[in-house]
Amino acid sequence: LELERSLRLALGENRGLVPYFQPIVDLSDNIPVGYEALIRWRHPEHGLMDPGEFLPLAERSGLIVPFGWWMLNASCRAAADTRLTGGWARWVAVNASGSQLGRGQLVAEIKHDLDAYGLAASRLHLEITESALVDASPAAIKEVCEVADLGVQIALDDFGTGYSSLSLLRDLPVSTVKIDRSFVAPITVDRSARAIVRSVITLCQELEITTVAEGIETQEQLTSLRALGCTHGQGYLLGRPAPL
Ligand code: G
Ligand code: G
Ligand code: MN
Ligand code: NA
Repeated sequence: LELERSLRLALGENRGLVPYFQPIVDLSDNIPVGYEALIRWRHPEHGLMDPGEFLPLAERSGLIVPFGWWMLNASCRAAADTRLTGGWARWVAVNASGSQLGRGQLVAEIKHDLDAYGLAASRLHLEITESALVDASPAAIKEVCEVADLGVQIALDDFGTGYSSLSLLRDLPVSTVKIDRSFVAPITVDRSARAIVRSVITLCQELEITTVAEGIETQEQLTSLRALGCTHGQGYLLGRPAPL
């Protein structure tokens, strides 16, 4: 309860919540093409907290919704900031919780934030987990399609975990698939993980969907992913999440 109260305060006063950014690189030259925005919370007593420590609480209490809009706004502001982009038209990928979809707010929030910072829609990507989309209502799916129509790219996050459904790739305007790090971590030692990643990459190539491998930590993983034809990557080897 104490934690929920301070989370509410952090949100209300726009203090304590900090967006971090992790580069997503083109694997042909390791140059960042975009950044994933990842929330951190500077708690007055507990110090810097990872989302794993407070997002479940935010989900349960419903705070995840206002919190998600706050993060969307902060991320659009950062996408327009040359400290992050170096003046290049790099994009920012924002995670959306399933709770933010289907409430009739998503399209208006995005339009408002793009407008506020004079940002082209192509500079924003929205990451949604497979599980959130599998569970989504028709209204939620419609909103995601409207967002894609604006020119915002939709990324399917944590791909391969949870309740995967290939029909999502067929029916939704997905531009990017993010291959979960549970497949990337063992890629050099586990033949099945490797076969799955190879198949996902081939499938995405056929569908003209970009693949991002998550959680790349070693040079061997990077070499292996390049050989499999993965075009983009993210992970501690390539760059850690950091504040603006
Ligand atoms: O940042 P970390 O490195 O610890 O993130 C842990 C989890 O929290 C990931 O699954 C990530 O997608 C999620 N996460 C991070 N920032 C946000 C956010 O702003 N909104 C939502 N909904 N999830 C986030
Ligand atoms: O679920 P989502 O993919 O949005 O979350 C990304 C999460 O992965 C964040 O918690 C981020 O801090 C974490 N992350 C990013 N790169 C690495 C990595 O190379 N190794 C590990 N273990 N975690 C990573
Ligand atoms: Mn993500
Ligand atoms: Na992910």
